[in-house]
Amino acid sequence: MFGTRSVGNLIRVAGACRQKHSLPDLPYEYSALEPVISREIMSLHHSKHHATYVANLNAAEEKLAAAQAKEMVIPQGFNFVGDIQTIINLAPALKFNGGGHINHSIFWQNLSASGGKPSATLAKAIEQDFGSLDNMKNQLAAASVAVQGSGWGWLGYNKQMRKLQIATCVNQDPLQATTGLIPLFGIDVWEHAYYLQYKNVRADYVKAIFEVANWNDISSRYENALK
Ligand code: MN3
Repeated sequence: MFGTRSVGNLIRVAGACRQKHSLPDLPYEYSALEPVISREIMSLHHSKHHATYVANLNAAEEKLAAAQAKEMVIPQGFNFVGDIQTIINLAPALKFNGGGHINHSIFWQNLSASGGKPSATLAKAIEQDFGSLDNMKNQLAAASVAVQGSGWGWLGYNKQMRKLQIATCVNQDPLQATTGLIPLFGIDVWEHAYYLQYKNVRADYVKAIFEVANWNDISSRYENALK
């Protein structure tokens, strides 16, 4: 029914219809987290930094779709579907920008001016796995402060071990894809997240961010992870 040419056309049509990623709206005003995180930081962080990850992810995915649609025959008798060299070369851009988009989409939801406290279920798990909420906060803060260069500190859920765990990721490596942990609460420790306000003192920023932790969001992520 379909010759090579019409299959190629179908792939091209599918590529043209591909949905693009878009920058999610912040669930609050840029100034909502003041004085912990200034309006200026939130505005730049969301409208410039996160927007750039989204734009670059879309650009990388477009190149990926084009490379996949290419018919390519490599000499010496090996046939590959698509331009596999280009596809492999796109992996770092997909990881970095895709990770940036995932991480920041979680991060905005993780924060709130009135985030309540951990649900009874999450509070019990924190007590079991860390001894107390303060111990968990101290361990997460210490791990986040210790990230060398740019990265993230995370409270995550290990579904196999049925335990909460602290982990860190470098650059924009996304927690679940790189460690298997389900992300519950992330702390962005890239300098763009705090430098305008906290200068070189990352520890003060990390300590303060717990004041705007959205425990309603973190608790519902935990309860979903248990399902
Ligand atoms: Mn960031």
